[in-house]
Amino acid sequence: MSSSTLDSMINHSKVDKYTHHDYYGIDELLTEDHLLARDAVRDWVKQEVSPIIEAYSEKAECPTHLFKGLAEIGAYGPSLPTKYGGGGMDEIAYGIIMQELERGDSGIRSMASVQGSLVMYPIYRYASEEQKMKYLPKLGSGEFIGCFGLTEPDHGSNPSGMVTNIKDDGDAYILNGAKMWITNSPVADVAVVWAKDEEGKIRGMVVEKGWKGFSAPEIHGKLSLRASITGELVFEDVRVPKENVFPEIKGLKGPLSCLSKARYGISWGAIGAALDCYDSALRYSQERIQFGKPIGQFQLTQKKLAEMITEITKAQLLAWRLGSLANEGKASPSQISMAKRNNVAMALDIAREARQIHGGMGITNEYPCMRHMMNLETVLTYEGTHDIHLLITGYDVTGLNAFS
Ligand code: TGC
Ligand code: FAD
Repeated sequence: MSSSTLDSMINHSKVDKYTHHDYYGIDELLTEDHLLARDAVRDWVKQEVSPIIEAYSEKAECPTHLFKGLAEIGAYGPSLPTKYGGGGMDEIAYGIIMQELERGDSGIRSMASVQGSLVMYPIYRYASEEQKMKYLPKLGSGEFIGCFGLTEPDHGSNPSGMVTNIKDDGDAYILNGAKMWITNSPVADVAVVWAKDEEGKIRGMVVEKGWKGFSAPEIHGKLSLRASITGELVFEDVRVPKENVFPEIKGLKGPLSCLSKARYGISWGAIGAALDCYDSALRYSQERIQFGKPIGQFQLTQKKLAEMITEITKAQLLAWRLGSLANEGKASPSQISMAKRNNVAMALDIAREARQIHGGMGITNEYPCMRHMMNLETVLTYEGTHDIHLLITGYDVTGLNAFS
């Protein structure tokens, strides 16, 4: 997109919004580094995302020019070591960066979640040293864009049923199959792909754009996450050099360990979307006059706002405690599931309530609530659906597995 077209899409009146809402003084639990990271990302979102996001969302176009900027603010792998392209910070810093990105838009947070947690993290954790040095610095700097292929057309919630497969062919494996609903795939330079080997074990590998037999067509018609680009991955006898296949990790725990990392980030990210809706609704309730008084003076509006800030505060405390556990290496997958499920559902409820407070104006793109609401329908579904996370908690507390 040319810079003049981009300039015409900028809504300058949106540059100065956002009030800081910290009802329980959670800032006091954060370090100077956390606050610096948060404020830097918040400012970047105000300048680069908020003024353009409604226009990109309306056109269902991904603002791909932001991939570089996200790298510059350290949004890719904030808690990965700097040697491997990450930010060298802790898990709370990672979470709070996701929160500020999703205050702008869930699709922008997705761009960063996929790159950092679903592409850089598996390469960092499972690839050979040579492969790490080949891919990670380029991914960390935004020179390469990555995507993560787990879901298939017939295997979403149950990835262990996947049919994408690799067969040994001397110095390479031959990859066949298809992946569906893959964030960033049409613009990705590399894809982390999960496929079954000849023993039926799930293996991970890095596949590069341009390899013969590999294509990534875009999926159109999304009414949610419209500023994020989504596609398929199609593999027809793709030759994957053996060094590109992760040597040790076998089984579903490979991709699920990456999902734990990304789901953790979403549990913080969703708070950002909720805060943006709450912020907008609070302002509107103080400015909009009906029956001779601000609508915020009506008890029913106050009930909505009071419940919103209560739920946001509970979600912030859950995320902060989960972050502390993650910093100690003690956050379990089921604790992460609880936070992802609770915080995304909380944000979706708040987006709906905030939309109501804006009355008819709430359905327009003058206000962010409807866009967040539509986005959050995806967030509720990807990285494990709302009900799958409930069943993970159910298994954890009963010891009885609903999936087997
Ligand atoms: P199950 O037998 O429970 O587990 C298989 C093995 O994995 C281990 N494990 C985990 N390891 C690390 N982290 C986790 N979170 C783990 N959860 C389980 C487990 O201990 C076991 O290990 P081992 O050594 O015994 O082999 O597997 P199952 O087949 O019964 O499935 C369980 C279930 C349903 C919970 C799982 O399949 C699941 O989570 N399904 C949801 C699928 C999902 O979340 N897909 C997401 C696709 S990626 C995406 O949506 C990206 S969106 C990106 C964006 O734009 O932001
Ligand atoms: P299904 O698994 O078919 O589920 C349909 C319904 O059945 C859901 O309500 C589900 O909760 C319910 N259900 C399924 N099993 C059970 C059960 N055992 N008990 C009770 N209810 C059940 N995937 C990737 O790999 N990489 C990506 O980058 C990626 N990005 C995405 C981006 C977008 C915009 C979207 C929409 C999805 C993305 N996904 C990605 C895929 C996403 O993870 C899946 O959509 C999700 O895991 C659900 O799978 P499904 O859509 O096949 O639904």
